[in-house]
Amino acid sequence: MIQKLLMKFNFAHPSTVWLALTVFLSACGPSNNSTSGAIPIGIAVAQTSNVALLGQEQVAGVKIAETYFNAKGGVNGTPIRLVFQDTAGDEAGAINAFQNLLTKGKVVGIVGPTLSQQAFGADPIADRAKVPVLAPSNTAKGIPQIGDFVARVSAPVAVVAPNSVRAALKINPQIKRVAVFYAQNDAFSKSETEIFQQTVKDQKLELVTVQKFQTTDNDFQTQATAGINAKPDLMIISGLSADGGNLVRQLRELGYKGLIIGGNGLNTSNIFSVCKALCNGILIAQAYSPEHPGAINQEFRSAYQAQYKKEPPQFSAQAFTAVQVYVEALRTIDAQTKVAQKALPDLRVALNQTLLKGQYDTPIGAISFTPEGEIVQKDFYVAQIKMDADGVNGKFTFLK
Ligand code: 1QQ
Repeated sequence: MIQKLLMKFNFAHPSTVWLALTVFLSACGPSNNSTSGAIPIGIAVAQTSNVALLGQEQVAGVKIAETYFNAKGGVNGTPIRLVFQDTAGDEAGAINAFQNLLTKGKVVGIVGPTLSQQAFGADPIADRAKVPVLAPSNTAKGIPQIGDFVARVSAPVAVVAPNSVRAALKINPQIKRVAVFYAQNDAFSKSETEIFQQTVKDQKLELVTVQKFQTTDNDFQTQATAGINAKPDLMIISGLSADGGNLVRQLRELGYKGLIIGGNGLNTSNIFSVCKALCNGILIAQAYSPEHPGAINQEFRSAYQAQYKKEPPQFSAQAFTAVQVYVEALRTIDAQTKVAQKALPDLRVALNQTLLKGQYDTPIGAISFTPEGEIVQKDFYVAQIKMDADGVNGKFTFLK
């Protein structure tokens, strides 16, 4: 058969023959089974670029999960091992990271990428390869619908974002006029602004202007001036952290005094160094509270506090949760057939099927999935940023 194969491809040079033989043999051999040691889980998030302001918190969350679950015996005695691939901030980086994890990393599943914009590019690759993807922070409309192998632990903008508008109205019931800003080159920002704009209408508020920018912009004078001239009493920003933070700073420097809502892209203390004291007062809806009752959140919170000397942020909690879902689904599979005895392609398919059926008690609360891979989650919150007068340190205070 090998001879036939070689003849068919008309391989002439001996080294080509050797290469073909090795490829052929390794495709049939026991190396199909990747899990003789620790079980590799791929982590594809932004460790560099602007988006690392968000991705860093995800790295923190998954590392805490690795230590936590391995200390509890991993998958029925077999440890997990995280395999990191930096996606940086764009689609090309995410695609490259996914490809490396699928082929070289031989991972059972992937946690990533950081942005919805990246997910729409990279997730179809994992889906075609039948490798599960758990989105730790992709909140745009349409993520679970990318394919059968894509699910998310990050509740969608439609569920999370309206909470911040309701909170703003509670703080200031006089709000009537709303200005909206969004990054037009980012899938999440476009999806989130649609929800914000719909919420403004549903609340019978007046949308006085819609201003667009790019996530790569630094200078927002044009949009900030147009926004202020429309005389809003609430401004809502859908962008990422560096651009969003800069826009807040410039709005305040130009004299805007009303409430500001930031979307999920501003949901990190890493914006403090961008807008400093002027970050004060930003309202941001949350899919996690450090105060969520429940043993696993208390353990996660203590581990995070011990290492970082502050409360864990949403992106860390969601990233921890994604690893937890893999670990618990792997335990279920392993209880029936040892994971180490399964061929990698079969394990990946079983993992996807099993994780979608499970119920999980996580730091973000009790969660499960719809058959399509959408998260089912109960508890949502709104936080407000409180900056110290020095403009260096601040915190997210949760509203009642
Ligand atoms: C998305 C997001 C980002 C702001 C999370 C980092 O929600 O891209 O969907």
